[in-house]
Amino acid sequence: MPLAATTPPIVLTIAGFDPTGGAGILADIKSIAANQGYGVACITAQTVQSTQGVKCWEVVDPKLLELQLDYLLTDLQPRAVKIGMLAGRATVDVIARQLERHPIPFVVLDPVLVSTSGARMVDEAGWKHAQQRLFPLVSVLTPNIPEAEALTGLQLTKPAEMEQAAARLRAMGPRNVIVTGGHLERPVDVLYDGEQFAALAADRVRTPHSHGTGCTFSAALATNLANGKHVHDAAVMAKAYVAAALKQAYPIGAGPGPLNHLYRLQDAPASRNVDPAPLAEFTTR
Ligand code: PXL
Repeated sequence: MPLAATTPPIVLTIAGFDPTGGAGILADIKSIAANQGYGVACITAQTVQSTQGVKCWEVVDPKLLELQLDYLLTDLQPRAVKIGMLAGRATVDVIARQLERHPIPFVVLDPVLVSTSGARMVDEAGWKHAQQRLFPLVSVLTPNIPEAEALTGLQLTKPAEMEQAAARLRAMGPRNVIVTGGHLERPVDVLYDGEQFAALAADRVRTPHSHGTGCTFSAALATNLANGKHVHDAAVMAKAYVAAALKQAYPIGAGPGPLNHLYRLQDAPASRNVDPAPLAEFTTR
């Protein structure tokens, strides 16, 4: 069915479930909504975690994931997909097969390897398989510095080295690579599209509440691509969104809190808020 003119583009997230909402599917859905997409989600794994870290996780049965992806993608057509936690080899196979069966114009892969608290989010076999099976389907790969180091064996301390890593990663199949520099003192991201390198600079936001920054960035990027932005502009806008959400992040537990994904709702002028007067009709007496 054609979408109504007012329907935002559909953006699919295929990722793990983090019950704190800082990372994974919940963060993605908020990031997609905040950047004017309609988010739909298929879960790869259930994690047991609080703000204090990931305790353990279990993969969602890949057969169930395949049924869900096939059923959903037979019904509706996302403009973009963001892929996060991959769990293992069978899950990678399912995702690749479904993306071949139901092609989606923009595929963003955030190579989530290890959580900040140190838990592995994909096993070795799954990760090797992702490089062979998924990388060739990817429009934009978004590793952070530790992930790009793990994938290339390079040590990355400055933009020139990040460019080298981006070029090596692009040679593995993705059409574009963004090595995100949040771990640097000056958080420069490096984008490589196969022709040019671009350095996307920003000031460091100092906050302990940065859980899920990578998920949030990749979901915002996918949404901006779905909304017709070129990869460079999509990345700049996603970076600005993450910086603003970091500036307004808040503690919700004892550990690192989530970004404030929905700060734009709080920024909304009062005129956009619901007028409380007509609501009186619905209150019970
Ligand atoms: O930020 C990496 C990440 C991705 N996806 C899920 C996670 C985490 C980190 O904890 O839980 C589901």
